[in-house]
Amino acid sequence: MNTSAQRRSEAGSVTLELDAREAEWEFAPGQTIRGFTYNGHVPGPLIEANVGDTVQVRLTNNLPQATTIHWHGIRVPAEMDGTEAVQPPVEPGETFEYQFVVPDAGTFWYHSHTNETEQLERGLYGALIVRGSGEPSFDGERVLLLDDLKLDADGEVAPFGDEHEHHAGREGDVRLVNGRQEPELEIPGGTIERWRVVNAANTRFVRLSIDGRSFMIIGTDGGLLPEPLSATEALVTPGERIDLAVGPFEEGERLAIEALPYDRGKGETGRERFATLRVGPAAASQARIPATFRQIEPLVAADAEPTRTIDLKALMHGGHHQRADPVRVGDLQVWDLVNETGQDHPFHLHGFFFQIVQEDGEPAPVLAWKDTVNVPRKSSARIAWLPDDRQGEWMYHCHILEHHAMGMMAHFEVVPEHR
Ligand SMILES: [Cu+2]
Repeated sequence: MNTSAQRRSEAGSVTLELDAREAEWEFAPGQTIRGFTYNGHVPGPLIEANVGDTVQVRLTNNLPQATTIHWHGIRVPAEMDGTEAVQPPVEPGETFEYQFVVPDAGTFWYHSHTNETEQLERGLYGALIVRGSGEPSFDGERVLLLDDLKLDADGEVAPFGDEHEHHAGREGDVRLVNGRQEPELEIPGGTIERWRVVNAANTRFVRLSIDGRSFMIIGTDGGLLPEPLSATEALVTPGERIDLAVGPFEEGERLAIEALPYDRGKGETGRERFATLRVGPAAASQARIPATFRQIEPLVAADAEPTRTIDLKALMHGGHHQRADPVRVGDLQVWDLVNETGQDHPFHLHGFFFQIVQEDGEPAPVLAWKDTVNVPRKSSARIAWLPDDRQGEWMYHCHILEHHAMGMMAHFEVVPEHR
């Protein structure tokens, strides 16, 4: 990934120019499409910062259509959130300056928040990672932005917005890691790497497997878990991130990085390969993964009464102008997300992290900070979050981008606390 665009000053600021423009996107050797890119590449430049840094990004729009940037998972001020509620779209030829402090360590991403179904499909996304002090150390680290592309019979980007897509979402047969179709990756034998995985697809769910091998889940949307969790698979739905400790493997192995079958309400998918991992010559490992990472205090008990219920079925059919009740700074929110539809919906809350309290009536097994949670069909999730003092216009929506575009979203305001 291209990191050369970023400048870092000693004073804790990261500055970057993002030029949104059309460019040829070579997603496979000799195969190109007309992409929408940041600085000519898909994905856009990797932005790296430390906790407490100020990130300054000047967006110049050289696309043929308006655009904005949403900083997914970063606790930005409301006016930096990139939605239509807080800024006018940046028209072709115009610029906009985003500036915010990054308060939390973790794996985040940035993407267009205007005409998202087309702009993300065509490549307007990138990763933003924030490092904290005292994080576990690994032999290597990589970011894997997972995506897919839907092409037509001529190998061009398939037209957008047919009836089927509105309802079921847009999925394509070309599976991408960091903008390349089913690439071959290499890891030195005997080493353990940190993989920061982002699902940047419009709709595709990824039940991630590394050839059935076990790995450790070390973090989620909002940074490290309390402790590592051993697993052989992890569901990563659109918008979600997961940090893994991967390896060690034996020199000479070849492993499939793939999605296992999953039914999100549209029939079970097959096994789908995203990449191949080749294990190279062995190297000495210096990785140190402690038994515990940090303390996360539960916001509420599992049986806490909900303060609000969000009916995802009504939300799905409510259209673009839905407004939810305001929330007050400092007023603990306990929301029941009820999904009576026949499809799973990844629910994304802008600007704030929540904890999953219950999944379909059962206490959530892991305490973690999240900004996106999949609510399986005919099921529910209870989440809790605390509005800190960032007043203004926020929103939540389904992160299946076609559902969001159809109006599966609501705006709400964070208002001052009672005095
Ligand atoms: Cu949805």
